[in-house]
Amino acid sequence: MTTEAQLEAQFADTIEAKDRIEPRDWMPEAYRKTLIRQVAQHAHSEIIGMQPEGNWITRAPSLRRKAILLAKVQDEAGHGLYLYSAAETLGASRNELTEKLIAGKQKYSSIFNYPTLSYTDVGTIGWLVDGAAICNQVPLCRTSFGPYGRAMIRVCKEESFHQRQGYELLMTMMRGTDEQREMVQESVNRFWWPALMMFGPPDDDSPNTAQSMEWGIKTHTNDELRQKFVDMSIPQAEALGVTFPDENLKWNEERGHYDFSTPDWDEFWSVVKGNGPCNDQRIAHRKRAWDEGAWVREAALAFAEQSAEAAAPAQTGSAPGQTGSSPATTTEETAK
Ligand code: FAQ
Repeated sequence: MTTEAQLEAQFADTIEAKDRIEPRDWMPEAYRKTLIRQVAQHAHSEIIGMQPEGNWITRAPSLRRKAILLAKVQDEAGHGLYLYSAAETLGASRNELTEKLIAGKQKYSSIFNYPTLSYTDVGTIGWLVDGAAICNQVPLCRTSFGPYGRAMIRVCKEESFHQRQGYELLMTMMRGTDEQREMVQESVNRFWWPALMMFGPPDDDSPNTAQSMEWGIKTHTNDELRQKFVDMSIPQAEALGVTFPDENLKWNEERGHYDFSTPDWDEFWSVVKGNGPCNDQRIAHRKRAWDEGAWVREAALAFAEQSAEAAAPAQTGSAPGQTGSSPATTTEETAK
């Protein structure tokens, strides 16, 4: 019989070898809990993150831009669903997690509590918010929990397409009128600091980083990824012809990185605690959608139960050598 100590040793060896932990493997309860917390927050962010841009679908300036935006917002829904599925393999159902989100017991990314005041924000979110998300999520493709890492591979491919569409939108506006260029700069000014805050609190104020790095859930610290994002965004801003609202941004030869000012961490914690400009609105909207969707969930469950009942006698009733009715036939007959 395998003892608890042997299971712990196996788990430690898997982490050490940078192999994956899979849902049926033994894992420490604290590892499971940390993963559920992070994956749930990530899933909630994707779903709540549909709201700021969804706000502009009916007001997109052309059919082409509307089709692009619709597809992007639908992709975010898909990301949320892969992530809820990953959380489900850890024993946390989507219903349970959504109810915790609505009750304020789980978090989602601070960035989605800021409003989208003009259509330009769709471009800025694509460029900076999806850009920050990719920076954070590419390393998560190698996270230690298998289903989370595998979900991230597809998510990252789609996010990089989102980032390019945002940049292309802004580039198009920068080639337009003075007023359009001003709109881009104004939008970038509003989103720069909240985008930097997406990476989480500074390392010396991040209670989860050390343990998550030890377990291979995180492979980089919050500050490392924030610096990477600053370094990659500056040449992109120069090519676009915009500036970031930070007079201390400058190349530091010695460090081999750009220096930048400290974000306003009081603002960050205030937003995380529920006091951002749109927190109430975002949760109220999510609650409304969840309540209004109850009948769909009930209907899907009733259909699944009915199909299972109809399929059961067909399987047991088949004589040897007979294949019985196919699930598709059974379902069709049940539906009639
Ligand atoms: N907002 O100890 P740490 C996207 C919380 S997806 C709110 O450093 P950790 C796609 C943190 O949970 C964006 N809360 O925590 C898209 C913890 O609270 P807790 C989401 C935050 O987990 C684009 C406490 O502060 N991405 O944008 C934030 O080690 C466009 C202490 O923090 C992910 O979720 C924050 N920004 O590191 C969609 C990526 N930061 O739970 C639509 C996966 C921290 O102890 C449109 N997550 N907190 O009560 C991660 O990589 C990590 O969880 C971090 C935080 C880095 C976010």
